Amino acid sequence: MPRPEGGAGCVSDSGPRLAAIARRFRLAGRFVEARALASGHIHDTYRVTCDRRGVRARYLFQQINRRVFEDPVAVTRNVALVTAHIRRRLEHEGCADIGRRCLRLVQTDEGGSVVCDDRGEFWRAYDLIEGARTFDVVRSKSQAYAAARAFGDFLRELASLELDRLIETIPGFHDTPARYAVFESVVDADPCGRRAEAGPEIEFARAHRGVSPILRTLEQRGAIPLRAVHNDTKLNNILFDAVTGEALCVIDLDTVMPGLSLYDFGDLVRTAASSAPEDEPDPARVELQLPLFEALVEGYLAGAGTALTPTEIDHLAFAGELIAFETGLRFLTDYLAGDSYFRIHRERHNLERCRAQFKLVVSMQRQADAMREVVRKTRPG
Ligand code: GN1
Ligand code: MG
Repeated sequence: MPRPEGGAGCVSDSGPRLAAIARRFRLAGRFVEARALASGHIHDTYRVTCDRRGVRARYLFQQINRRVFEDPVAVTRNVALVTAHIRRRLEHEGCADIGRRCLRLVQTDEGGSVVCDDRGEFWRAYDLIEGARTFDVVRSKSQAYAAARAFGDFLRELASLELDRLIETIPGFHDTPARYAVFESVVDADPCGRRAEAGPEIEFARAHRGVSPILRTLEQRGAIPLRAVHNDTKLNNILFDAVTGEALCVIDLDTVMPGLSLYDFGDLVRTAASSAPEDEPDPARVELQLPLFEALVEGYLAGAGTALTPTEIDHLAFAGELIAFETGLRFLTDYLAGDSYFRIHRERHNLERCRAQFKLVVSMQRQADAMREVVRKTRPG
């Protein structure tokens, strides 16, 4: 995902490779350098600098992870559709700095948005949004509010996009019961002999599996609507202005697909109302922070406005628990499977991520009444 200004980066040894790929995009100048950025768990991301007679322009290049996204062209088609839609809405609203408010895919020489290199890997490029940064842990209530407002606005903006134009690039992305079934099959197979070490986490997942079908069942019964949603609303998928702290732009649009608003709100709670980063190694430090949760409810309702139905609002307090459980389960499954999905930076990283998520589940279950009370007093009407 685009993570401008995230970490220093290092000049990439794949410079010549990136230079060759860069030549196939319509960039403002000639290639100068590429720096690898350590961002996101999925794609390989580079910051590319170009120059034309002393004027520099910077871009984010991404090699799309083919193990995760089997159809990179469809993924990028969704991104192009969503960014064009948001751009039109911003133009209509008279927005003055659209370039910082919405991602822009760079066109390829052939007029598309993706190129395939000589290794069969797919690449795309975005204009880099300058003077912006991301946060892994929330700094303040006002920042939590701003993030939730931005994702609420995003939901409202996309309400006018026809849902059937979006391709479901990862079927069942938030199908928690299906993810639970995969988890059990990996426990059975235990391909890396890690089952014994993860015993307490496996027990936790089994004891809490009742959480899995709750939103899915409501969706199947038609009690909550399918919408165009982001599906990966981590706090660090918002760009904030590096000086003013204002929320500028929603990024990482790869998983924009039909889904539930509650998946988006839940992922936001998981990441922006937690006292610790997603991979905090000490679960004792991980707690749901009620004042931050309150800011998220206020911000999301302010952004999404009347788009949400009463039943969706009824489940805002539960959504975080579901997504923390699902995400913990996915980390645990990947740990047992040999860390083949989420990029890891240390041994047992996925197991630590899982523990932190499961601790959040416990913390939210303990505070469930208080969370429901926050929603009750904030909801409109
Ligand atoms: C992945 O790419 P990134 O880091 O934004 C994952 C999300 C998880 C998240 C956990 C396509 O997101 O679903 O919630 O890691 N993206 C995909 O941090 O699986
Ligand atoms: Mg992502």
